[in-house]
Amino acid sequence: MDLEAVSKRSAFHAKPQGLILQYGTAGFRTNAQHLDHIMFRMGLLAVLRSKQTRSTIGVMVTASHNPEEDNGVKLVDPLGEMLAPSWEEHATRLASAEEQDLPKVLAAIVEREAVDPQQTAFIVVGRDTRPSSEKLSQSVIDGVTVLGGQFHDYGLLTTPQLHYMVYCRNSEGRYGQATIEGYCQKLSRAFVELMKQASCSGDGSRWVKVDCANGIGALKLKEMEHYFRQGLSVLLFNDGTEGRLNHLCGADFVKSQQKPPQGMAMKPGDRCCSFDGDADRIVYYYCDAAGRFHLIDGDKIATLISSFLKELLLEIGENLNIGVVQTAYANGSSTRYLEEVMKVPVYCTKTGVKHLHHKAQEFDIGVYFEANGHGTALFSEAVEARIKRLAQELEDEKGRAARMLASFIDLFNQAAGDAISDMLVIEAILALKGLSVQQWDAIYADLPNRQLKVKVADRRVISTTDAERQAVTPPGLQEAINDLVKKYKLARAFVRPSGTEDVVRVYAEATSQVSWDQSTDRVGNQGT
Ligand code: NG1
Ligand code: ZN
Repeated sequence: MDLEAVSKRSAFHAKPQGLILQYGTAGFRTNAQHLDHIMFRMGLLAVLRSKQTRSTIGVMVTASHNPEEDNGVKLVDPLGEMLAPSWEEHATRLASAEEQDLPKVLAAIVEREAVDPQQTAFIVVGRDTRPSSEKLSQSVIDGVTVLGGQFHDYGLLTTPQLHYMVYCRNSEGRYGQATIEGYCQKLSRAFVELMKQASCSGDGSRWVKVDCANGIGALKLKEMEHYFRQGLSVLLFNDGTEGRLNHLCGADFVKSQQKPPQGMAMKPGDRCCSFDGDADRIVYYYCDAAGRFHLIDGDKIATLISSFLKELLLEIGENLNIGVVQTAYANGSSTRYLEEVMKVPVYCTKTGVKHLHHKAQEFDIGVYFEANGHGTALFSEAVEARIKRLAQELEDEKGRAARMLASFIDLFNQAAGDAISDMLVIEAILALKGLSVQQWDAIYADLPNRQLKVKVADRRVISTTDAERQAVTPPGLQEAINDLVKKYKLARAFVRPSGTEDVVRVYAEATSQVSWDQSTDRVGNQGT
């Protein structure tokens, strides 16, 4: 490894003196102007990680649902997962090193992680549609090549597509072909197969309205729709031809504002969904005849999926261990419904998909979703092999259920939560069960809930435990929350420092909006 060459090249991507950024829940994220050095250095780090794991590593340039002027970067580990925690620390250290210290910090990582400098490295790069993304991804590639790494630049991709590519490349084709064509074909084939089984919807008349947040999701749906048109037509809104990325639209806007995106023509009963800016999140919604907006978030998506998978298992006669993973932000009604009605065990992890993903891997079938619509289902290798065998061996209804489950296994993106894949899963389940969007929504009633952001001098004074549901410090905060919450029926509230913004988040839910308004404001005041 030629560290002198790295130093020389780094001068073209010089770090602004004193700028310290941290590799957070979603990698690095800030205004795009401050990111050139970060990109170069993440190219370097990806090479080291690739050498150490002897696998292909992914680098995705995106800031997801953040405003268009922001950008960000995250590394994708060999099985399509988020970067391992110890390497997140290396990322922060490398990003914070002043120019003259860069070789030293690199050498320290090499030593600490026992990286073999002779090992080859292969990096795949993807980017979203932000104006800054192309140049920033070139800086990543600059970092990769100066350390002698090889690369493939996929150009424009959704975040979950890049995770898929990494997974495919490291599973020697067992998971699928590492091309856009391979992705489109794998998902569409499974989807069309499922739609043939749906009595009322296999005739090509099914459609859904999609708000693409003026982002990459629009491009990728246009590229893919002819593969699955037989089963579903997608009517695209906010496709990036006019509006700004994530501006008054997209999954994050719809979920946090609990109202429809701008630019979407909605008639009562229309089934609509929104992707976020890099198409790894999805939420559904509709308006009723009285014009009232109804949001169907990640919790209801998880409920629909896990209930359906459980039904299929019952039909096949397989007793597999299925679990649902949520975070503290999951609506209490969803947890109660899953545990008490569906009898599915529910687990709560810290916020951030890597925590949910890891927990979900513990089950034969693990379904995980954040309330904001980021999630997927994971199937253990043994389960996948068994179901695919049963799909060939069994006959009649059992065989039909096994073949459906086998198709669902292919339809889920098991590398990461994926708005396109999730949309096709949901559309297939609704069609197979003959459920309208209103019937899906009526599975249970969400408890009224709200989130606040509170600016504090130093958000790190708040530390939490019990999957972020209890505050440990500052002293007295949790007791104060407990006192407030016990005054309201089925009320729940918690505070935690955000991992992606310099704020403290306050969440509260209760049986009525009035009690919510009182309790959230009061809990929020505890935080100031
Ligand atoms: P923070 O800022 O740590 O709350 C937010 C989301 C997470 C996750 C990450 C990554 C909420 C409450 N939090 O994390 O769910 O999506 O961003 O993008 O939605
Ligand atoms: Zn996203």
